[in-house]
Amino acid sequence: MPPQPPLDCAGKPLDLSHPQVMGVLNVTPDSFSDGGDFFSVGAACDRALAMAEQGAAVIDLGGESTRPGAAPVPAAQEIDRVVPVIEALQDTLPVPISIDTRKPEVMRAAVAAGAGLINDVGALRAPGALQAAAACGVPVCLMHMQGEPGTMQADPRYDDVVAEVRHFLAARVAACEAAGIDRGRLLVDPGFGFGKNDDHNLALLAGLRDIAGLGLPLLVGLSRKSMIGRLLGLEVHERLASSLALAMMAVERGARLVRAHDVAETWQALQLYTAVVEHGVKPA
Ligand code: 7PJ
Repeated sequence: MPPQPPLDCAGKPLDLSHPQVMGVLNVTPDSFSDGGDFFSVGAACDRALAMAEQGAAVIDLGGESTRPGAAPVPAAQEIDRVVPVIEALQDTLPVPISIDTRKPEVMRAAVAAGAGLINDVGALRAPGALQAAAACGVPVCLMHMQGEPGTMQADPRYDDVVAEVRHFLAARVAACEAAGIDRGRLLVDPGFGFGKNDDHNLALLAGLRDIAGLGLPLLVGLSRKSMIGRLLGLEVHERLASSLALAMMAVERGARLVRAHDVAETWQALQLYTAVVEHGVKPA
């Protein structure tokens, strides 16, 4: 990817000239890997500040679980979960907050409260989402998902998963541009595990360079995902080493933002990657 200026996330910069960590903060009672641990405003804020301290360049705040089979949450309830956390962190958190939502009402409320990035696993396909994101004026991550969270893992099918995901993302970028969202504030994400079986996920990781070829900053979420559990027979809390390995393979193939639960460890891995890359470009 050509060098580019930092993204402006509602006044807080996000520098993606080298790979960075997006720390996961779920304020849901049913999130699969940290279910319930941080479901109070005070605890959520402490966790966000700790992740920033550990090197997270952005905190991804989610009030609706998108894990396979999760029940939908009404917009008002999602807003009640995320807005108090955003307001409480507004002045103290040194890095931007990303709002992980598919709902236009939640996007507007979260950005009004201070969120600096929209992370939409539905790539702004919900009615009104394109318009809401355009009005919010913050950067947006467009993620690929086949189907809906409730049923997406039932029998996902592709002829060529890499080509189809790339084509989908390019079409969503075009839809954003038509809605007045500048290309310069878009990120893309292949959506590991969202309507994909293990073969699809592996093909996507192997072919990630093709997705990076879209020329937009690439976000990946592989941390603790169930693919690791199936491939290696590991429980959620045993997936740190394997998550780091997948993160490194993704950055080697062009990923610039790594969504992760284990921020300190992921940051260490990415720091080493950057050190090696920068060493390589120094004059001998
Ligand atoms: C992702 C996400 C991802 C983006 C989740 C989990 C499931 N947002 N939200 N990419 N995954 N952009 O953490 O396993 O992969 S929720």
